[in-house]
Amino acid sequence: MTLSWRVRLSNPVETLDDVCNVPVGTGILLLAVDANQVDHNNVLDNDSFGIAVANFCTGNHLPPGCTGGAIDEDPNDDVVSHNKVFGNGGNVDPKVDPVFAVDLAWDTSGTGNCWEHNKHGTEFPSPLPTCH
Ligand SMILES: [Ca+2]
Repeated sequence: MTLSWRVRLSNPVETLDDVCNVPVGTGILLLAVDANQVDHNNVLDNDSFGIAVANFCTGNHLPPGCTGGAIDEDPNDDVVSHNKVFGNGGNVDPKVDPVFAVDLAWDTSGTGNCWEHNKHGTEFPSPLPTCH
């Protein structure tokens, strides 16, 4: 199954939940999650980024260790593979560091995260770690 992700609406959420913090133009965000696989998606033309893997605190613009150990803040052992990811990052949300305004983004946190067999335009950092 192929899913297409295009998030073009501004975030209309006005309550103080975690969705409020999601940047406008987010494709797929793996925030602090472990052992997830994101594959066979079309992630196209999102304003801020395509698929991002990030630490909970970094992703929420908070200092390292922001949860005081309440959760594992790092993303670990996530696999991003066989996706088509193009045209993302052209109008980045001011909440997002411009270096992450790419198709495939990683803040370099966590261990065991890898990327392979994606068709994409831009990435940060480059090259991203492969799975083998
Ligand atoms: Ca985690």
